[in-house]
Amino acid sequence: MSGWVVISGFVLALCGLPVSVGAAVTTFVAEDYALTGPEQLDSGWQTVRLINHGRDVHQVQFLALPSGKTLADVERAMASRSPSLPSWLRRHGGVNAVRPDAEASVDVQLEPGDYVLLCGIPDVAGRPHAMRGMVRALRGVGAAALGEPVSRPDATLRLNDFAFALSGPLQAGPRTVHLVNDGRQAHEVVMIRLAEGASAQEFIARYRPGGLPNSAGREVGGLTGLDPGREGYLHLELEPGRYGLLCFLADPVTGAPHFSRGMWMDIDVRPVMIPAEGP
Ligand SMILES: [Cu+2]
Repeated sequence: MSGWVVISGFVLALCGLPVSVGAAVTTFVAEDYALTGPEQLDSGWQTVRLINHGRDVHQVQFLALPSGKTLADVERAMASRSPSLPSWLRRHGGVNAVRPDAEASVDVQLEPGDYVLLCGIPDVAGRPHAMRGMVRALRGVGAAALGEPVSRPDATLRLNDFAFALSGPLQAGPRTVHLVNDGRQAHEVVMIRLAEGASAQEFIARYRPGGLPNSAGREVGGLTGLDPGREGYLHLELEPGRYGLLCFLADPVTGAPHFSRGMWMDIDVRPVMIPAEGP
């Protein structure tokens, strides 16, 4: 499946502990159909949050522009060859699949330069939200250094052509998953909180665009498209139960969505085990 107001906050460590990390969170707000947020962001690893005030499901995809290309070029390309994105855009991830009245956050790695931010999720008529106005420019500013990751992961999710590989089980609670694209195509992950007894495959079979209810489950975030070799971090609030992982991106040659090639996975999230007290 392949949204945004800026509120820049700081998570301040309590009690002035010397280990305090000032992790800045940059917020974008999605509406039907507009994206609000900052016009520039420091390069390096950044925590980005998307709050959805709309009634449709939204995302914010970070796309690096090559030199010489502008936002107007992207808009022209979308108008003439909808709905596919121009191949010269480089995918850096972003916040994926946020339902109405929900929010989600990820860490993305930005280099200095110009970006286009957009929502590629289709509306009820199958038209990407970017074509209804959910597209804006952003400049990555600062040093060329890539910087250190800001999050410590609980697990690693490798994206291959065409499968997900998770390094280990996930327990309920606030969790961070490190995503690495080991494939030769761009990939994404959409997280689904599955209904009792349902699977990611059933979610796909019953999926209709436009934020309509799906009896097999509901979107709870994810990471938008990442180019081969790129990485990102996904922050999740997991409940005990079953989740589905899906990649909706299409093969550039055949047009087949990656989930149809095997890029889906069901996982069980276990409750946190509390060790029994000794006698
Ligand atoms: Cu994929």
